[in-house]
Amino acid sequence: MKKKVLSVLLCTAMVAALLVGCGNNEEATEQPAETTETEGESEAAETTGETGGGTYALITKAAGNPYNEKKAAGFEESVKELGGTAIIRHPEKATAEDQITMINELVAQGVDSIAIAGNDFDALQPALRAAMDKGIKVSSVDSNVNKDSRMIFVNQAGTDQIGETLMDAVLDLSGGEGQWAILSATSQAANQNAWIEAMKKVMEDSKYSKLELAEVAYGDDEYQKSVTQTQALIQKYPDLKVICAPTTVGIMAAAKVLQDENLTDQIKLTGLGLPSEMADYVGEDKACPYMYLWNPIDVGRLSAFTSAALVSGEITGAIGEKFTAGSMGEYEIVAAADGGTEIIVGPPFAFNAANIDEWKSVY
Ligand code: RAM
Repeated sequence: MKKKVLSVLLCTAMVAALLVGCGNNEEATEQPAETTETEGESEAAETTGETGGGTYALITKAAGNPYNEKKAAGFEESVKELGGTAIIRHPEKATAEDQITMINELVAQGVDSIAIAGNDFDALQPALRAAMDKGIKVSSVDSNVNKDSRMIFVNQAGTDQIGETLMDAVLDLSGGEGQWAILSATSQAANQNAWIEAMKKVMEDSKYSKLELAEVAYGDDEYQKSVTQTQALIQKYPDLKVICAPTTVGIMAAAKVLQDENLTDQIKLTGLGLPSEMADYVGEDKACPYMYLWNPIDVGRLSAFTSAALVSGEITGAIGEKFTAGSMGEYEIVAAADGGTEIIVGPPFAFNAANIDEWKSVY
């Protein structure tokens, strides 16, 4: 199968180049499923499977971000496979307020489950608890909400593993010393903040003692704001050696700025990016020598299978429970760092000049 061959090739390149395992991602989806969702606060898309059976909602962080669209496509695809109805909602802005409105609407509609990529760790708690009180199964995906607001978190990759992977990239690209900066999404995004904390923890090791984190800037996962924030970092820190953007929107904006301003020799870029958006910028002599990500389609798929397992009662979100996520195979629920529970999709993949072209049409 072409899909398998592609996966094996990627795994081989990964292991050889960066010693990162492939784990569950070896089933990476070859082509994103077609998305039908619409954007905007008052709009939603529904996809009904053949046999019917359950209404599973997904609320992403915000509209207009291809990462969220790919995640939604995976979610829809798996809900269809399960014979259910998928409701996809993309808030207009990456704020808790927009998400609270959507949660309340979905509760009124009487959905069976809500999966949410939280724009705030704590602020969604009253709305999500009200949903759970009505029997709706609530999980978080991509960006966590606190343990009292969810039954389980579908985490794309281990938080500490992402922190270590990114810090090692910063160390390598800086040549071991100097100033570096983080270009994040919103200041309230739980996934971004968890990764930034993980990076800071890793940086305490003496191996990183010659690195100086100059600033954490926030582009709010808006392209233009991320461009402006990158330009400001460049101006403020003339000796800046590395920018690490753990957001697909931020890394693309930063890559464009570095390339347009002919700074690719002076400042190196790494972080988390979509191969489809970063193909022109990844390579040794380009803005971003290498970067990481996981398959966002698989993140959406696992979120759908998790919702369905919660709704059927196969799992409750407790540590040690196992379930089969369709063709993705078996997953086990483990303890999350915040005292709640999670399942992890797989380790981060590295993308570099050698494999970016293979992956740019996948996601
Ligand atoms: C952006 C979003 C998303 C994050 C990815 C890596 O698209 O911030 O939440 O997981 O980047």
